[in-house]
Amino acid sequence: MTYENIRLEHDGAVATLTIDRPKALNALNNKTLQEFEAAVKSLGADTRVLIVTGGGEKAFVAGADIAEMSALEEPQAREFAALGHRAFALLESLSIPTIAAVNGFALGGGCELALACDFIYASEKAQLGLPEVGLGVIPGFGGTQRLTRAVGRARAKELVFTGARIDAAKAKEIGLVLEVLPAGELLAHCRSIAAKMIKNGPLAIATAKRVIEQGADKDLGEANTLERQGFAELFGSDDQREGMKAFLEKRPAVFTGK
Ligand code: DAK
Repeated sequence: MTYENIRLEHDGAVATLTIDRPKALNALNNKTLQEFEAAVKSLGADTRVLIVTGGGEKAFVAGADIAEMSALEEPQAREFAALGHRAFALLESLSIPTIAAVNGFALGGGCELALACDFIYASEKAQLGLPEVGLGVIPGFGGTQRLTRAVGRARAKELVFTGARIDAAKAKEIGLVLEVLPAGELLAHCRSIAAKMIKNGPLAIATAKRVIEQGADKDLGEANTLERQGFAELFGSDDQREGMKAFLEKRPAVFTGK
């Protein structure tokens, strides 16, 4: 499928989805969100890690498209909101690891897109923030909730109430991004992390992701029950048998995800 505002590239088991509308700093308009949703839906079982990044030199994603949003009537605004929620929920529902490679501005909906990934690596040029209150609205793609879970209530309130942009170093300091890389090394770093992941059992990673996500809002007892169940469920899978057999035979495992 050909897209206008995004690029989806496959390199073996690693897919890279680039939001690619640099003339508008990759702002998310209706078409871009539709293409994003279609691209995520198109990922097959052979894709084991998804990297999300921005095209051009300046931006990851500078937010929802303000020019397009400003002209929306209420019914279209509802459709736009529903599309955005669907697209972000789809991304979050993926059982594979998702990595945001934040290569520049990640503002508003762009910061929310990064937050909807499993984790964020940023280039030294990155700037992140949720400036929506300056536009008279609040983050609408899950930013208030995901940022709070990522950095705690006080930091999230500080960022949301001020609408301030923070640089990559500050974002790392508060735990919003995991690592800061020179711009030219960001994607290579993400790919090297992805390469480590795809050596491991896909079913085990999917189960680990599920229990981490589902357990995050539960008390420790309930959360550990989820882990116990997930652990037990993996026994009997081809991956579990192969992983342990390979260890005993002192050879690399060949996982099939079954
Ligand atoms: N939308 C549309 N166009 C944008 C844009 C955006 N968010 N950000 C930048 N652009 C465009 C600029 O208008 C400019 O276009 P031309 O004038 O060249 O035609 C081009 O990209 C280059 O931008 P600048 O000339 O401004 O570049 P600078 O380097 O000077 O500044 C900047 C870069 C990122 C600081 C600045 O562009 C900026 O402040 N951009 C806006 C950032 C922002 O406020 N983002 C948050 C948007 S609000 C919802 C869910 C979610 C949302 C909404 C609803 N529902 C569920 C209903 C989310 C809302 C948002 O994300």
